[in-house]
Amino acid sequence: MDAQAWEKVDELIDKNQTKTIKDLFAEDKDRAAKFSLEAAGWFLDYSKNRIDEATMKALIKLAEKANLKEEIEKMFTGKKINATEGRAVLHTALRCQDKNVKIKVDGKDVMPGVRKVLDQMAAFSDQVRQGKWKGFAGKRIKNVVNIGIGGSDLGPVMANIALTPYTKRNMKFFFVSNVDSTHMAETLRAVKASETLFIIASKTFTTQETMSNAEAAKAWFIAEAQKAGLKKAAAEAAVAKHFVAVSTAAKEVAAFGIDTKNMFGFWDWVGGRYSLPSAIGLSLMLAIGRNNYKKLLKGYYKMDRHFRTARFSRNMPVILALLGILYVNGYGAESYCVLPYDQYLSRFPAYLQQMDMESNGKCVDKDGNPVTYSTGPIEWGEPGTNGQHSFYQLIHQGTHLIPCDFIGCSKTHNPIGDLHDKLMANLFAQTEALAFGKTAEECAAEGVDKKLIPFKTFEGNKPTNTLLCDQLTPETLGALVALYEHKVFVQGVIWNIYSYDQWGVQLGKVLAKGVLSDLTAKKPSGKHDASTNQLIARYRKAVGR
Ligand code: G6Q
Repeated sequence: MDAQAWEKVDELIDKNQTKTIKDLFAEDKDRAAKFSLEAAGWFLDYSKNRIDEATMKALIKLAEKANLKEEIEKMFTGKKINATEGRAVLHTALRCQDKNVKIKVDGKDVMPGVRKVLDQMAAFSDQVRQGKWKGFAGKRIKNVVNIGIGGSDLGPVMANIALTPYTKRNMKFFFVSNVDSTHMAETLRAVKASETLFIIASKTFTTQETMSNAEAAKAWFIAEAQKAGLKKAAAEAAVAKHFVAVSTAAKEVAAFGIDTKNMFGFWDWVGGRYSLPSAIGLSLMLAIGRNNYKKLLKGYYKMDRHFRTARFSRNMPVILALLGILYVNGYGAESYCVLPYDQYLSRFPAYLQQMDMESNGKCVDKDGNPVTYSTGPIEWGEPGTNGQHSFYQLIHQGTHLIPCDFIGCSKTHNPIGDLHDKLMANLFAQTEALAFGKTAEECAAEGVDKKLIPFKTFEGNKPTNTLLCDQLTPETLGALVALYEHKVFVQGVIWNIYSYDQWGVQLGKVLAKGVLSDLTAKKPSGKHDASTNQLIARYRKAVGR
């Protein structure tokens, strides 16, 4: 992070220390309009932040000093900005709607391949949705089970829930990720083999959890097909009708027994947590159909265009990123909360957790030196209004500063009486309460018992952003995801860290292999630390080994 540019931001924080958000509103009657903007179907009101024009200018300088404009171009044009893995970062190519554009990686235009896979997905999903794709018993597919984890799970799950109103209601969608047999067992209990399609979603096709679950599903399927009267060989051959793969690894897919005709490819320049608009979205396309999927991609593209072309002072992802940096580095905020006031966005915070924390949870800069400032914050959240009856207490009156993003949709897909007005009233009221609080004087004027005044006072001055769209649609969902993707990108650029690798998840995976062999071996090696050896011994005893 550019030290000089940051110093200027810091100076302004010091200078404005005595001013609250309430003071800032009192000073400037145009504040709400000034600190609001629209892009790709979303309206952002960021006026309830600890900012004035000078602070925003200083923050923008920080972005300029980080050569943000050039970095954005590098990403969109396929430069290998994921340097520790030697890869381009081109999730934006997956949703590019410009038919004339060429995006080259190692001298080869990636766009024809992107379009080809999209066509393959669309043809397949048409067949399944129209009941033309038949299982071994000649029955149409009613259940789709996506087996994948991390980036091959969180996006499809989130979007499947978010776009429920657009899904084919006579089909059921399941997502198995955990290598916990309960996850698989409970899913298999709910489906019939003859009507079920399994999507094995794994970029590498080597992930322990996914491959173990895929093998378990295959074994169950073959056994079920035999119970239904098929001979063993026929049951095994039927796998081809009930299993498809989303992967970059053709050899491994074929070895599993899946016909590579039914493999939907993607590329090493698509990061797992950015892969929803790739073939990883196959389960989503099966649910919402090719046209709605296309609208989702359009929404992404609208936000991509906005991000690439709007000046920083009117650029939604840039503004969200800069505000995040203000609180992390200027106010020591360790987390931020995402609060969607839309039940369909119930898994959006979990999805963002991976996108943000796996990308920017880094302590080493691009030169390999330890950073001297904080980087990616902890992201968390729950749908409103549920959170109001639990952790909002801490946000309003606790000792931690927790900036919040409130997300709402003006129109509901499910109008029932005045429920939606109430939902939205709660959203707006929360941002009002957090920003403006309630003084001791106000409590006294209301006749609050003197002794209770300290407990009933709200400090206020808690920063929030409010994001509003007309309605949650494939298009607005795509734009929302792209908004946060680019926010994370901008922050990574300013913090000078690599946002597209994830070495931090490797160590545990490797150690798990050694532990597994000690759990199952005739005699454990005893080569771990005393605590781990003890845990292994206790487990072995409990399971009779
Ligand atoms: C995401 C990560 C990670 C990945 C999973 C699944 O950015 O790389 O969450 O998506 O580990 O990997 P596979 O798709 O290769 O099974």
